[in-house]
Amino acid sequence: MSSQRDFLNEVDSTDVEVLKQALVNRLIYSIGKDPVETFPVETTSRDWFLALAQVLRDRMTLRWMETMRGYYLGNVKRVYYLSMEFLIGRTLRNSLLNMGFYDEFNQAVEEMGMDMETLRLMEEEAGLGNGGLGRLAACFLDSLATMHLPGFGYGIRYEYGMFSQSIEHGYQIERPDTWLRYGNPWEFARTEVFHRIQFRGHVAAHRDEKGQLRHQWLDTEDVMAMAFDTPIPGFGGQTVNNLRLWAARATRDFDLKYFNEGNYIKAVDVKNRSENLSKVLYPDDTTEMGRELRLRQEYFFVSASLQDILKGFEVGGSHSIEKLPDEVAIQLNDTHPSIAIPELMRLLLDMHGLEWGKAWDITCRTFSYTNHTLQPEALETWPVKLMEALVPRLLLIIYEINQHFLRDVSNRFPGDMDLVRRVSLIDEEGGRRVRMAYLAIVGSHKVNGVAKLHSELMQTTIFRDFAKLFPDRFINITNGVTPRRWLNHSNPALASLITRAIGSEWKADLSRLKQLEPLADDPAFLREFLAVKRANKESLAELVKKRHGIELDPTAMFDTQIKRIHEYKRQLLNIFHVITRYNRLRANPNLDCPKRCVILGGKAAPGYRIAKLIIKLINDVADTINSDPSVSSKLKVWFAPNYNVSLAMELIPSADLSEQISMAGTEASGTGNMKMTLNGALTIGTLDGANIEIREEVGKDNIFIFGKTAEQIHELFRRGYNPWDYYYANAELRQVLDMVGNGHFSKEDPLRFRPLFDELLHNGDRYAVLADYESYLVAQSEVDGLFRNPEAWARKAVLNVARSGYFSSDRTINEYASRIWEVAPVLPTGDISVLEEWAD
Ligand code: 26V
Repeated sequence: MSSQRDFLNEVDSTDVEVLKQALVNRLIYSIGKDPVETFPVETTSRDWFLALAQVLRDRMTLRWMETMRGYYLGNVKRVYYLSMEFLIGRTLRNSLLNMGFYDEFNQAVEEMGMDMETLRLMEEEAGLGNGGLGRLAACFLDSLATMHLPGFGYGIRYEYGMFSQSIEHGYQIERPDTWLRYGNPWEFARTEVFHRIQFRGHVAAHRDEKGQLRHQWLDTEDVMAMAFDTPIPGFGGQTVNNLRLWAARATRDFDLKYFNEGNYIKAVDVKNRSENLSKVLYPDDTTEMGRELRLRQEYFFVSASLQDILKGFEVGGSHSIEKLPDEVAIQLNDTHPSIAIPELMRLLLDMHGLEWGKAWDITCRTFSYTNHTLQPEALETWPVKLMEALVPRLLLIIYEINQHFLRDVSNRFPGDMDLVRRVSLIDEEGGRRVRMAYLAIVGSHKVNGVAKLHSELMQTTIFRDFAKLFPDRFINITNGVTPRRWLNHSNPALASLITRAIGSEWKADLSRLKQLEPLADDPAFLREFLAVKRANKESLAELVKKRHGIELDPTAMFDTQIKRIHEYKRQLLNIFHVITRYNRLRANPNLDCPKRCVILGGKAAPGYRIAKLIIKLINDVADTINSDPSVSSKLKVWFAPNYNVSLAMELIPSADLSEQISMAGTEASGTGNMKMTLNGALTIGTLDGANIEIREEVGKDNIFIFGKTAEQIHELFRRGYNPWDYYYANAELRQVLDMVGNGHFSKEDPLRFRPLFDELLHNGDRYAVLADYESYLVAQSEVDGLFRNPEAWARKAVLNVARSGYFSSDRTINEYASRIWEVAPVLPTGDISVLEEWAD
């Protein structure tokens, strides 16, 4: 049966002629379109994109199966990354580059008279995340596969991802993100992989034959979870891992119940409602809202994933459930999946019949938890009442975990009732609530923060008591970003300059960038580096002109702040600097300062009033400045609409200055800061999150640090911070605040920005914008000074690139693998003998 082997070779071939034939075949037989121009059924670029994606997916599929087979046969320890968000972005070019197929595919497309760039842009992006936490999960998937680690992502297949943002009259307007409209060519729908998820109902207890107390969760309203699998290729294309996302499907029970009653409409309605569960990503990463649908989403994907993991464990491996922690590690991406802890307990107790102590030991050794924020308002707590109604069996287990835990605490600290109250998993004040972060800590063997300062603050502030109770549990693992997407893919010009200088090994070993250091003193290299930056700015300018009709001057400094809009990230401080510059230029039109183009972008949570008003302020300030001829040759402001992964990939390579200006102690890590450093931008930033480590790596002379330290901020508020002191002490700041507060930028509605003025001056300026203003302006003039000398600027920028190797997510993932998961690489053997046997 050699024809089967030929078939395999054909589907795996990247011979250009074979690719062309495959493209045509896919267009005809999978998409159902005619490659010859016909009327009235037009063949569009999207059709060709879909065909292309399928041809590529075909060529990842065997490697993917080989990878899975290798893990299974090797019976290796594996890690499951549970995350409510995977902010992947577009896949086509990334996978082509990782697989090493780009040139062949590009040639095939061109020889067929098409343009790869046009096809590439037809792909909708997978925006299944809010921001940093979701994008980190996507970088981790890339690194796990590149490091040949047996790692699996588990999440939700939202039908609507992060909303699409448009700006109308300066205001943010949200529209649903219909990314699946034209289908998703990357996923495999596993119509046979289903798990049943229980909700509501009640719990019955009885004694089993041995007199053990047993629980049954009865009369539940169930939803089915159906799997969709997406192959995740690592760099080099050897290891291809799997991301499994769950979609909600109605059970057949509904059919029985209502169809038999003859109520067809009701039956379909109930069916639809149960499938709503996985419809939409929650777009608010600011405040925990305690919404029932959110808890249902969390439990739905957690229960499906754990059932799936246990099934995989029983099929492979040792079969003894006690061995679970030796073969499986599960990482909780923030508290969102932390209901996994009582859920695993439920499966072990109720389904496997284990006794409590055994089950608890297995659970703690299996889980670990990453915290991503110190903001108290973002910490999840669920009303006991809600849990009681929705997941009654889990609430009982949480109570029991709490009982055991608090008993241990009182044994260790007899009489410290206040400690017991503080660390209880149940917050008894003002309506009883379950504290999910505490549950995650108690049920994990490792808890990590995402940058040095963050991990330190975690242990001295929000989790202080727990750090004392479990000193060995808390560790730091600083975040990273994947150099494949964030340099090789998004910045081809810089990537190729680097490769010409030091070879291509940096792509899978970013520490190699160190070899660029000597070139920072090579004038010819600096000229080339500047030419690359200039070319990137020109292509951004062209794109912005085409899409928005806005002119950006590529000779200006591109001063870029892109991230979610949040008070703590202080986009206001940025805009206050812009207004100050505007005032200085108006007062002195001949002022000698380098031209700046200030670019901001980011989404505000739909319910976050102040953040939305900040967007409006940025746009109103931009209108005023951009239409004032006396300043417009020196200063330009642009708010980039709909900031997402694709736009980030366009903005980051062109940035000269990276704005990382959160109040010290508030940004857990930041990852945009790393991406911009890697792409040769200089950072202006506070000593917050990973900025601190960026400074350590690049050197203090190659970064612009300003503002109060976390400790000084703490002191400031402890002593009683009065923003009015700063208002009166600085005339320029006063002028800015008065202009904003009195309608200079909103003549038709002078009170529009009063809420911002009030937040700062009457509400205590929670994020110390006023206190850091002066120091920010000093740093900004240092930036101007350096920018006047392109060679000196380029030298520092090159040093930033050369010293950014630490911020690869490969390094991060290797730390998780060795310090938490204890998983090791599984090197692909390239052995396809199994398949050959089958073919023969
Ligand atoms: C919180 C919530 C609250 C409930 C509703 C939905 C929702 C969605 C997301 C979040 C988490 C926000 C936390 C977050 O994204 N943290 C960011 O994590 C990055 C990766 O570690 C880090 O670089 C950023 O500094 C940090 O803000």
